[in-house]
Amino acid sequence: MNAPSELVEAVRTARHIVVMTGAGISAESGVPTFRDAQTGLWAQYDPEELATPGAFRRNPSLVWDWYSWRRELVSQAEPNPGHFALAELAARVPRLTLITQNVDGLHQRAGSQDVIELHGNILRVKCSADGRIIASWPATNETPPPCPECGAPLRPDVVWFGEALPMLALNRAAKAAEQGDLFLSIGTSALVHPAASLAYVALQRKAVVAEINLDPTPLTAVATIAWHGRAGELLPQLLRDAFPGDAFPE
Ligand code: BV8
Repeated sequence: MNAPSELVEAVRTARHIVVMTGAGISAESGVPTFRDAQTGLWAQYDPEELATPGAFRRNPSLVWDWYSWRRELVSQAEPNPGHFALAELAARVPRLTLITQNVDGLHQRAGSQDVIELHGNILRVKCSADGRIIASWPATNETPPPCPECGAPLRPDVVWFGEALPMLALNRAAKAAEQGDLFLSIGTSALVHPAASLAYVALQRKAVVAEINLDPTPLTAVATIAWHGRAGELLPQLLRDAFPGDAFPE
């Protein structure tokens, strides 16, 4: 199925494409989205309950184990054609800003440069007392391990619900949303703020806003273009339609 012609035209003529991705673009890499039912041991927990400072305060070991399980999952995962298509797109347009809500680092592994990570990265660990990134710590059975510098519990370097987003990343993302003439919202339920508000910033500026997502979301009704399906299929199709004759690595 070809890409909507209006979207192909917008990609071809855009000066600055802003891309916002969510968990849906990593679903085909085997990384469960936030709204997927969690599997196994974690099925009984609601991610929005676990991804909070309160949960970590109340049960640091449970939260640390959940992130260790997810970190292992992410480390086994590979970028999928959707991630690669975005890296290819960046090489074919004047300017592309890639913003992600994902914490899995798969865009970087697919070759995307300068990825703006609004919610941090699960592969990074920091001291829960002063936020310093800790690259390694002495082996221990303690979960969470104590910070080797001050003894406070270590935690994943991700943004929990109720926590502020990293200021630099958010400012860069907001600036891009104010400048881009094409905004692609990909694989996100468009429910988590303030990340979800960026598409509306683009809409207010009369940029073309296209949603590429498996299911409808609150953005669908107001987006310029809504193209529903799997990002791993739609994004390579978009590139083939926008840049016919280019050979893309499969
Ligand atoms: C904050 C890291 C304030 C952790 C995450 C109104 C305005 C502002 C804030 C709020 C508000 N109301 C409530 C809030 C607070 C809250 C919020 O937005 N809550 C929501 C639930 C209403 N926001 C916050 O708490 C934020 N902080 O506001 O701080 C503040 C300010 C100053 C000082 C102190 C405090 C922090 C939010 C960040 C939370 N952390 N992740 C971790 O990963 O463990 S969010 C987490 O959930 C993900 O990172 C992701 O962002 C989000 C889930 O969203 P999606 O990525 O969209 O994933 P989801 O599963 O929802 O959807 C997947 C989509 O993909 C689906 O639509 C599906 O159809 C589609 N799909 C599936 N398969 C495919 C596909 N699409 C294409 N192809 C496929 N194959």
